[in-house]
Amino acid sequence: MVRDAGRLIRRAHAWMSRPLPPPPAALRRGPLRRGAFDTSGRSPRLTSLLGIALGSAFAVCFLTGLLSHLIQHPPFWFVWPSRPVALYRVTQGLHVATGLASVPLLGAKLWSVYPRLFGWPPVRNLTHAIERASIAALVAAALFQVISGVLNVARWYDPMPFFFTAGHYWSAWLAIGALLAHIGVKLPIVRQALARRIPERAPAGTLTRRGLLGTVGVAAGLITVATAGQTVAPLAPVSVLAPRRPRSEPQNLAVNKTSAAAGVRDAIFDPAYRLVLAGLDRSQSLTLTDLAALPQHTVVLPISCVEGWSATGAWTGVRLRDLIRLAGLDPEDAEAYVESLQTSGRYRATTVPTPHARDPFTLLALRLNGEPLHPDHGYPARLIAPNRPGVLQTKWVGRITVRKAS
Ligand code: HEM
Ligand SMILES: Nc1nc2c(c(=O)[nH]1)N[C@H]1C(S)=C(S)[C@@H](COP(=O)(O)O)O[C@H]1N2
Ligand SMILES: [Mo]
Repeated sequence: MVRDAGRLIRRAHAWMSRPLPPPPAALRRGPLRRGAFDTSGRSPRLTSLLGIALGSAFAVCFLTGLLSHLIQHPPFWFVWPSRPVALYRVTQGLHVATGLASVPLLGAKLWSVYPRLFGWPPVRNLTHAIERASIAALVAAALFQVISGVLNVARWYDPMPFFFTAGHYWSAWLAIGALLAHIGVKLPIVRQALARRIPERAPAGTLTRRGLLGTVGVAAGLITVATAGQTVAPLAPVSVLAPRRPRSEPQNLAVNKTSAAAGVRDAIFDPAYRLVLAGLDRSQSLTLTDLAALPQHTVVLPISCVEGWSATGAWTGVRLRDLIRLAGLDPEDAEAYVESLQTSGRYRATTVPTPHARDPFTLLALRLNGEPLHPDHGYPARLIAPNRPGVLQTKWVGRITVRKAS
């Protein structure tokens, strides 16, 4: 049995490695002709070094991105803690920083190998054809990740609100799978290329390998410094390319969606505003005066947007766990479904799981930096919880439904 299987695999492999008939030589023109590319400056060693840098950036990007996905769409086995309060700020900041640093790295990596796209013959045998197809998938997925990511942080998602996150997520699996296969295939070449030190002899006027690596490294570093200030506050003054300037908007905090864009201006200023607090078997309506009469607490917490910017505020309001008790449940064993006055939109509602629901830092905030919330920051009341993506910090809260943890 096993011998038969072994023989079958060997036969299949031999069959797949049979040379395919070469395509007509007449096709060998343009970029396909011999010597069409000047390959000086390119080498397996350069490609290996760029590959290691890009692969590391992609690995960090994949893991931090996957984490962000799990926090937003938790499967039953996944529990995300509420402390340390700024952990998500760090992981998502890393995601976007390594993603942006990948732009020059990917450009250089592709530059170092693209003449091979026009190798002759285009496919030698079936195994070669499969390898080329997997490289095509890797390149497409890598470009898609970087382009969709940049569009997302540039807030160009409005035309297709679902497409970007879902596409970015599934393409990430494709990219990482194709990357692992690629590393598996190329590892022997990488080891060989890195084992030997090849003396550099670049013709005058061309960039040396070290020069090229240096340039790419500086480009990646500059992009990082020029954007990281959107989450690392001390770097803000030099972050000239940061898509967001979190400190330049109302109450010193960036606005993700304005009250006008969310269509809530009438509802939030309506004197008949009530917070509906629903428990197991009763429901109560609280006016702003009722809310202000409950014990008030102040916490210093960041908004850490999934798009990579973060900024801290001092929030004052009612502890969510006090509201949970008011609704007749035990915060140690409850979760809260928080809904906005916004009637539609992806981020109009969120579930606060137990670790955050019972955390004393989780507030239904009424004030920011000592003033009533600005309408664009969620007036009259918004959720603020430690260690959560900004998309889950619901603004213009109109209803909280408390239930036993599922
Ligand atoms: C320039 C490069 C990149 C930028 C600017 C970027 C940016 C982003 C942003 C803003 C999000 C949050 C989307 C949301 O939750 O609304 C995100 C999520 C994600 N990113 Fe990236 N990204 C980049 C590259 C990558 C790469 C290379 C990978 C993996 C190989 C990756 C994997 C992911 C994953 C898995 C998610 C979670 C998606 C989800 O929540 O469903 N990203 N990225
Ligand atoms: N109701 C509602 N709440 C929302 C959003 C929204 O679109 N609707 N956007 C979220 C996102 S993506 C972020 S980053 C934060 C931003 O809060 P801020 O505008 O007060 O900084 O609000 C969150 N709360
Ligand atoms: Mo956000």
